[in-house]
Amino acid sequence: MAFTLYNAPQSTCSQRVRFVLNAKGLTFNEVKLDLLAGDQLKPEYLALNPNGVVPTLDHDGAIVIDSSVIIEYLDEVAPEPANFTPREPVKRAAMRALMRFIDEMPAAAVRVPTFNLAFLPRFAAMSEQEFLAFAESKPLRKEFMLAMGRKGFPEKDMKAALDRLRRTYERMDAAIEASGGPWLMGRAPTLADVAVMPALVRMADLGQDSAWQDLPRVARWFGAIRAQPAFKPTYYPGSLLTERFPHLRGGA
Ligand SMILES: N[C@@H](CCC(=O)N[C@@H](CS)C(=O)NCC(=O)O)C(=O)O
Repeated sequence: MAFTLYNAPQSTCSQRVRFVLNAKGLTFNEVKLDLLAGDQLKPEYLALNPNGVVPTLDHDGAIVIDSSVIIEYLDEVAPEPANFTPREPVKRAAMRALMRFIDEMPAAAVRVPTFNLAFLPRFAAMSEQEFLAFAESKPLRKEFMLAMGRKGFPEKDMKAALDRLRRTYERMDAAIEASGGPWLMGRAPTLADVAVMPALVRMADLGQDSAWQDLPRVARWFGAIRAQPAFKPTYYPGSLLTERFPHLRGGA
């Protein structure tokens, strides 16, 4: 099986896929896109992924898009040696419900602090016309970019995003308690754990990990996912925003 992953080092959605590929010991050819330069909007990439976002997986010529779909796909085509999907249909359904929640809540919310704290200087340096043209060219994120503008999301949007993230940590805490832990669904990590991982890593990187320190189950979960052998190769140098954006160092 030959895998090519079109992705970006710092992209949270890409990190999910890299984690699963690494956990399964699958070798893959990595194509790195520069998202701030707009590589994801070039015609040759849009032909693979019409949403103009990363990641995209090429598996022996078959194209699979969307990180949640890709990690489910990988668990189906390469179920061994590591598997992240429970066997019983009712548990699979529960895992997928968690994944939907994660895509709708933390995966979306984390973009607000990410853009405001890390990417804004790049957009602020553009002329209004350049910025509008960049926003207009995004198939999936045009409205998001226009809502942010070159000045960033207003305080109320930041607060709402942080609140949605806090509700995620609380949901995780409840899931770990109900399942007996240490993972969201019990004794083994599932794709739901992988799906939520990059949001917490991102918030820790932005200096916001105090937001779950009163939830010891979540703090233990965070330690456990970071201790997984697949974690280090997934977060290779350049994967954290603090490594790429010097202005973030010393706390956000
Ligand atoms: N639902 C998609 C979302 C993908 C997505 O938002 N990717 C971001 C990086 S994490 C991206 O490529 N952004 C580029 C842009 O906004 O132009 C997935 O999970 O694959």
